[in-house]
Amino acid sequence: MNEKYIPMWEESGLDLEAHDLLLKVLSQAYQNIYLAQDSRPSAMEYFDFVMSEIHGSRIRELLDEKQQGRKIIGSYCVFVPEEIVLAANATLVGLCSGADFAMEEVEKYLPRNTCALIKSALGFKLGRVCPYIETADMIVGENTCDGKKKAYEYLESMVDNLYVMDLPQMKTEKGYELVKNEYNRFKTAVEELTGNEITTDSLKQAIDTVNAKRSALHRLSILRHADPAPISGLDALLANQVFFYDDPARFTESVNKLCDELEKRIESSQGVKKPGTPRILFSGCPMAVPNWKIPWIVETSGAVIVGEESCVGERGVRNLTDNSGSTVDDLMDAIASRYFKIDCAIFTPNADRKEHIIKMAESASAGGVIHYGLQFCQPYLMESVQIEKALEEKDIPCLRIETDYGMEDVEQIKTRVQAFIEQIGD
Ligand code: BJ8
Repeated sequence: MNEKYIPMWEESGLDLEAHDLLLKVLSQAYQNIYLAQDSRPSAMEYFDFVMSEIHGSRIRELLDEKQQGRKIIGSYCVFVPEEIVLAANATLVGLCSGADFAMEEVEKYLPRNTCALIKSALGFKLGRVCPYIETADMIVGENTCDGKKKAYEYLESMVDNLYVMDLPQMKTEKGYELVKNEYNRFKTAVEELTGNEITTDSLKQAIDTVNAKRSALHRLSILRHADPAPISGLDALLANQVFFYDDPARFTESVNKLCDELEKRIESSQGVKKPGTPRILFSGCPMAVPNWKIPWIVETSGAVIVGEESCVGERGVRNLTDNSGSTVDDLMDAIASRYFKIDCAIFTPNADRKEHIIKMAESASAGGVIHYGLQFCQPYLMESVQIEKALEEKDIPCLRIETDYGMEDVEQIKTRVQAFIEQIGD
């Protein structure tokens, strides 16, 4: 435990003992998974630093912002528009968690067969180990899957600042109207929280800031199309995870710096693995820090991951927001249109997602797709069958993996992954 942050964590209301345990697990996993990799780009040092300080200097920055009157808003879903938050001079941070914590407590509220992501989100609150949730002035939940919807009913009794956003299930005109109305309602709530009115200029500027973040990740995605892959899937995933925590401008600059280095690597045919290494596209549920289990299994089994069709990945950043409007209303419309395109499996039907996966696999020259579904995640698990079928029709092999955050099934998954890699490598 970094001694200098103890008073800050104590003041934030963390359970120091439990938090210390979490940091130890996180740091050990990082050593074993990230720092054990070969041929990492040197620009990844920045992301290593962010991870080492994820509960330290970043929290200090957020607390400094709060002291200067800036509000912090936490979210569990990529449907919460960062543009609106930034335009009101507030900061958005991701709250999803990728590790089991305080499970005994969690299961007093949620059934055992709830997905690990939801259990973890509640566990981090009940265990008092997440400085982000404790720092947030507003926590935004959203009506997406049933599990999340119902879990927010419990979260509401644990925090005094939960705001729930309603979202549609279908991509119809009515669905679009709901998103638009809900984003306007959210805008008013954020303006009230911050005391700052959102103007055309502030919204335009916020759109540009978030678009720049997304564009930097688009650049990274395209560079991963090269063979040999200039960066591991694990490192690219890390950049996508840091997207949800870091200062936006600093994040954009760091990803662009990484991309400059990757361009040079590609020019000199330098890769993280040999040319011709089996290439895999990852698709499915979001992977929050420190959920690196499956990518780690894949990349230590002789393959390289060349894209993530995930909310922590392409699905979260695919589209930019049009900044050409000249009024707040125009820009709010542009925001609603941009987010309404997100192809989350909570929508029915959700045909766009199949097309996106096929397009991503083809453009990254992936030999196969690994579909990752968290146990008890009905939307993604149910959709995985259709996806496998759509991929088969295009002669793209697909391996469906259903797992949780535990490590008990690592060997079993490794055996399946190795057989899959052999199949696509032939
Ligand atoms: S836009 S994917 S971030 S809802 S894994 S909690 S779906 S049972 S996370 Fe998500 Fe927003 Fe959609 Fe993206 Fe439910 Fe499934 Fe659990 Fe999930």
